[in-house]
Amino acid sequence: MKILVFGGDGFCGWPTALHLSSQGHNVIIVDNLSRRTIDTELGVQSLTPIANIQDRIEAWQDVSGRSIRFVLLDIAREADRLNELIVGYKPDAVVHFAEQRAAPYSMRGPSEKRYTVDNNVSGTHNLLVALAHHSPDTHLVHLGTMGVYGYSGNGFSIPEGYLDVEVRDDHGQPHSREVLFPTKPGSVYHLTKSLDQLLFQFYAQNDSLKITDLHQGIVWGTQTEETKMDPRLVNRFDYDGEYGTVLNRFLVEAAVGHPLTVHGTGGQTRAFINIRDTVRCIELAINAPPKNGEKVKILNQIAETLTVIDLAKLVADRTGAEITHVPNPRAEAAENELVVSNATFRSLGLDPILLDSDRLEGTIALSKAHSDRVDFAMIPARSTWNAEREMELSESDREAA
Ligand code: NAD
Ligand code: USQ
Repeated sequence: MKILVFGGDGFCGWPTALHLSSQGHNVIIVDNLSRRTIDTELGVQSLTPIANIQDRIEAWQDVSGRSIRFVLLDIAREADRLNELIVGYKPDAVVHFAEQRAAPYSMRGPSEKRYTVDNNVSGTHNLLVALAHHSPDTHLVHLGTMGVYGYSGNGFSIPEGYLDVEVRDDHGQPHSREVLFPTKPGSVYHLTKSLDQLLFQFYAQNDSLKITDLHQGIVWGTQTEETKMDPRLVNRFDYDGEYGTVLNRFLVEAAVGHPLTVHGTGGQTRAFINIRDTVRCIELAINAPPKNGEKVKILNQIAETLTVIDLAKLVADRTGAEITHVPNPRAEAAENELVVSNATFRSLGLDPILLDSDRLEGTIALSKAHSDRVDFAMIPARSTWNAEREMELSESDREAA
């Protein structure tokens, strides 16, 4: 297949591009390298020394004999060039990772909030317009997030995207409807994924586009079969307070002797998936497109759910790290139950990697190997969700001083 991977220089996009290429697909990576620019802006670097995109692609050619093309393009701002690319290449599938993906960064301040909405919503819309006008048979696979649901089914398992509801009319007669699961985003970033859902619903209905939206949980791990093949292929690994996600942060914290930073009680339950399963899921999704005219296919891309404190205990048991409870910079439920259906991926053949302490070994080893690159000042999560959280964090800083 001819596949465009938007955001193919990023944490999920790079290993996915390599995996799809290794499966014999013809892959073009499209990225504006904004993630690398944000690292520079924040004064932080990936834990792993990632090669520049040209060296990455050259390394892949060397080890696999396969070529990947790279196109430097901003999908939010260069709609005409995006159209030209779609017209010229006529992809069978496009995978859309190209968004600002960190919740804390999206809550950092007014300009980051505006940037996240402008970048993510415009990028997704530009892509949909390009497909609707120039390539309506292309299958769009988008990375959404569990966060659109708001992390609680209130007693029931979160279904895959849709909810069957019954509404009574003025005469008391029941009417059945299938609706998008009500969104309850917990950050400006998660809000953009909720807005994306509506864009997809409209373009599937109006232009019969074939769209799959993957509501993915928190990704952990770093390396995949392909990224391990050469040091120049190593994947990105974020550990800082803005972009680092919880389990990968805990593993780095353990490696450098920093206490594991549990926000609040750690009673937050979240869904997790290993990066190796991310790339596998994308492949499975590409191979099972909806038909033109069908509703958006929504799949929950997760392996399991755990509380943050259980994750911390898992890492502490394996490494001997201390656990510390820090004031939570986020406005989020202190505790929640979360049960999620991943029935479709299981039916497509996914047998997901589950977390146990042995599974952490590879990422712990990688964290230790690069521990000299860790900047301790970048570890604390500083972006607060609102004035109340800001006050709590400032008070706690004053007490600590
Ligand atoms: P990432 O930031 O590492 O990668 C995103 C890539 O997209 C970057 O290389 C960036 O330069 C590029 N990009 C951003 N805006 C662009 C634009 N306007 N034009 C072209 N390129 C642009 O993020 P990631 O962790 O790889 O996440 C990829 C996708 O998966 C995101 O949409 C994210 O919301 C979703 N996701 C990630 C996780 C996770 O834990 N990492 C979990 C669930 C969902
Ligand atoms: N947390 C801690 N300590 C830390 C970091 C985080 O306790 O040091 C807590 C947070 O308060 C939150 C939970 O861990 O309760 C998850 O935080 P996270 O940073 O790992 O994940 P999140 O901000 O939700 O975002 C990540 C990705 C995002 C993706 C999302 C999937 O950055 O792109 O969409 O996971 S999900 O969470 O399922 O919506």
